[in-house]
Amino acid sequence: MKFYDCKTAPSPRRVRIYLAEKGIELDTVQIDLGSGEQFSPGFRGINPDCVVPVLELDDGRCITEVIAICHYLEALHPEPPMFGRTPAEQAAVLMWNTKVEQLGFSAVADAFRNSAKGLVDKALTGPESYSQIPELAERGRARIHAFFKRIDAQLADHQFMAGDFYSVADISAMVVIDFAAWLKIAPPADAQNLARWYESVAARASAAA
Ligand SMILES: N[C@@H](CCC(=O)N[C@@H](CS)C(=O)NCC(=O)O)C(=O)O
Repeated sequence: MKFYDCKTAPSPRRVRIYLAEKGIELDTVQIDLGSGEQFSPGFRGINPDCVVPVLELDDGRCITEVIAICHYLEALHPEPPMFGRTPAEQAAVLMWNTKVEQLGFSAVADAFRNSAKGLVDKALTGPESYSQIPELAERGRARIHAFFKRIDAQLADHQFMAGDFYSVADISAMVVIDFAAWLKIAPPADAQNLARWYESVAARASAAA
């Protein structure tokens, strides 16, 4: 297997943290997003959506999307479980992972990509060009604050995002919070449940990945 990564980007970091939690080592290829390598003919052949991460299987098939890559690896390496154990736990993990992507990641991505100087015609990832819309950057910033409130409330009654166990939903949420820091947006001081949880997940050795 071959893992297509970019060491500075949030989405492949989610996979790197997952790999570190599992103790899995993969042949890794760095794709330089800064110089536009994701748009090269070679990489388009691997992922026509022009994003990382990608996991290329030995038979040449390529898996894209963080959650699909982790799900595939989970089937090969079930311990320690990162998608919950019981059907209800597994549903909670997928539910919270989806909420984190839709409420958190997309908010930060909108805020970042609609304002970054280097992304003027690349407000969305992928091979097409889309202009920045300043109002979307502003709306994204407001949505980030709403996301912080939402997960602080969830973490009031739960040790981790999906319950009393660490999972891929925690990885996703931690990476979103670190991505928001690119915009100098941090959780508010009164989000104490979020602060308690963040301290514990960021202290795991895998968080350095
Ligand atoms: N939904 C995708 C998102 C992947 C994504 O957005 N990757 C970003 C890095 S965080 C990327 O490759 N961006 C390329 C670009 O900015 O052109 C997933 O979960 O894997």
